[in-house]
Amino acid sequence: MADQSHRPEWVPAEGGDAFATQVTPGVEGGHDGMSTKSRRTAGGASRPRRRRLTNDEYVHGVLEGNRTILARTITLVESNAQAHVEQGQEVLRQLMPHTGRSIRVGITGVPGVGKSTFIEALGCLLCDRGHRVAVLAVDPSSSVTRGSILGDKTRMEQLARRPEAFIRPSPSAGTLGGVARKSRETILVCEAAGFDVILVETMGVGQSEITVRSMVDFFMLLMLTGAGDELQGIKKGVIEMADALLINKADGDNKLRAQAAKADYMQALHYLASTTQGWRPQVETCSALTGEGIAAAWKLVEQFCQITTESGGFAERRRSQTLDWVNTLIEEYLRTSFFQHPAIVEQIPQIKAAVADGTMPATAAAQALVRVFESR
Ligand SMILES: Nc1nc2c(ncn2[C@@H]2O[C@H](COP(=O)(O)OP(=O)(O)OP(=O)(O)O)[C@@H](O)[C@H]2O)c(=O)[nH]1
Ligand SMILES: [Mg+2]
Repeated sequence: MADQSHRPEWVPAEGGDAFATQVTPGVEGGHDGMSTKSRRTAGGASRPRRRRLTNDEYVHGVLEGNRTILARTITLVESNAQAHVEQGQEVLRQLMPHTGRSIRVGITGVPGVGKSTFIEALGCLLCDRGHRVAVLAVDPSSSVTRGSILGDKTRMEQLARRPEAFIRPSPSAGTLGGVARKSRETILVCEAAGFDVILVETMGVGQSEITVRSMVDFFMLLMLTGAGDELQGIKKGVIEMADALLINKADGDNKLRAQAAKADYMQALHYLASTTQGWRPQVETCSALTGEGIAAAWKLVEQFCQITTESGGFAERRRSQTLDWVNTLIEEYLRTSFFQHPAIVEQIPQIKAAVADGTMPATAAAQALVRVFESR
């Protein structure tokens, strides 16, 4: 039977097992900077509205590393409400001079490969070495039912308790473009707050790796042994984007197989062009569970930074990523304003119908609509 203390108010006290409804007790948190105290007051009184902070309060709070304000600033820049977007952009503009001084690492791999466990192990190791680590997730599919939030809370338990670490679950589900904008800006806010390592987790099953690749310096692909790439659901394109392949779960019985897989992948990578100039993708084995190989994996990141910083590739990639991002934002803005334009909304059905029944060529249809858009 449901624990009475968590009986929702709509379930009668004597309802017994007839009411299957129950509320799972909340997780005492604090790792994301949110208050650990419940604000709910007896009798269901509405929670007090929080005073909106001024731009200065946001900016100084972030620069001082105030975790509550950091979390609130991220919430502000994640908001789609027009007033928030304006304030968020102004705050971000003031934070810009303090951003960029971090290494941004993307971590991908199929569900269950061990990304969260790996981040927990790597994150703790980096904190021990004096780094400050921010962990973000890009998971547009859903942040409610799948991995991210659950993973953060249950599998990054130790990292979540470290004062040097900050874990931010994926923004609530939305379009990949929307989630990506939020994640990029969250990276900047975290950098301004002094985090010098940004780990971005994403699921290796779709378009999101390409998006994450476009916002990180180093891209890691976690893999498993014992199954072909196709079985792992990894597309060749994802392997080609990686700066390092890490064969995880190289422990116990699996260790030898992992080493054999490493040799195979090294061979295979030989025939692939590398994505980063001056850097050949590397293959290592590791165990996120035992911690073996995690330091070696980080060593690859450090070597990469050193080589590409010396060659100028590091700064060059960041520059081109930012410029690409501007283009992406413009495209998104234009697409949205086009399809939401009242005249387009009104005319598109008949023009599309004409194309569908073969009375109007597609190019003429597109041109006609663009003319409508431009003339209003
Ligand atoms: N033996 C072994 N098990 C591991 C290792 N790393 C992770 N696991 C286990 O694999 C399972 C999945 O790990 P997660 O870290 O949640 O995997 P994930 O890739 O984050 O999964 P999603 O967030 O659902 O995509 C857990 O039960 C882990 O304990 C490892 O190195 N060795
Ligand atoms: Mg996970």
